[in-house]
Amino acid sequence: MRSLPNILIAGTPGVGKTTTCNEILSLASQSTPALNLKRLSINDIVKDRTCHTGYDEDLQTLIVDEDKLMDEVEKDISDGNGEGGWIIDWHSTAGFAVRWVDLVVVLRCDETNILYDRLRSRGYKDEKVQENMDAEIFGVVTEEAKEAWDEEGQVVELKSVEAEDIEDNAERIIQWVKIWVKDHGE
Ligand code: DAT
Repeated sequence: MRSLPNILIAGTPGVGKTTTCNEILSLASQSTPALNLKRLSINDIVKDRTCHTGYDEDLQTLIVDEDKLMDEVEKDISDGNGEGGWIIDWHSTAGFAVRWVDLVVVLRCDETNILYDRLRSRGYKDEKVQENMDAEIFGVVTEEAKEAWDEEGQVVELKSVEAEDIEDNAERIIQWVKIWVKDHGE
C-alpha cells in the first residue's frame, strides 16, 4: 500500500522535467512535516543499468530497451513494500503500467523559440531539435498519456516557459501530494 503517491513528470526534452523534479524534492524536504519524496531518474537507470542496445548517432540518443527498463522501474517502485513517493521523470509515458502512477504531469513549453534555444544549447543536431520541436507542437506526450490514464484528472498539463513556472508547478504538485495523503490517510 502506498503512503505517498507516485508521480510521473513527463514532457519533451528541454521542457524542464529535471529542474522541476529538483524543485519538488527541495520543497518536499522543507515541508512540515517533511514529505519523503524520492527521485527516480529514468535517464540514470537507462545509463547505469544498461537498459539500452546502443547509440543512435543521428538522433544523438541511446536506443532504449524498453522491456528491460520497465523491469528495472518496477523493481524500484516495488521496493520498500511499494510505499510510493517516487517522482519519476522521463520524456515519454510509454511502457509505464497505469497502476504504478497516481498522477502524470506533462510539462509544456508552447513558446517554440524558447524550447528551440534550450535544445540548441544542449548541442543537439538539427534533426534531433526538429524531432523534439514537432513532438512538442503536436502534444505527443499528452496524447499518449491520456490514452493510457483515462481517469479524469490523472493527466495534467502544466506550462513550463518561464522560471517562475518551475516554482509554481512544484508548489502545485506538493499541494496535490498533501491532498492525496489526506484523502488516502489511515
Ligand atoms: P528536461 O529535464 O525536461 O530535459 P531541464 O530541466 O534539463 O529539461 O531544462 C532544460 C534547460 O531549460 C535548463 O537549462 C533549464 C531550462 N528551463 C527548463 N524549464 C524552464 C523554465 N520553465 N523556465 C526557465 N528555464 C527553464
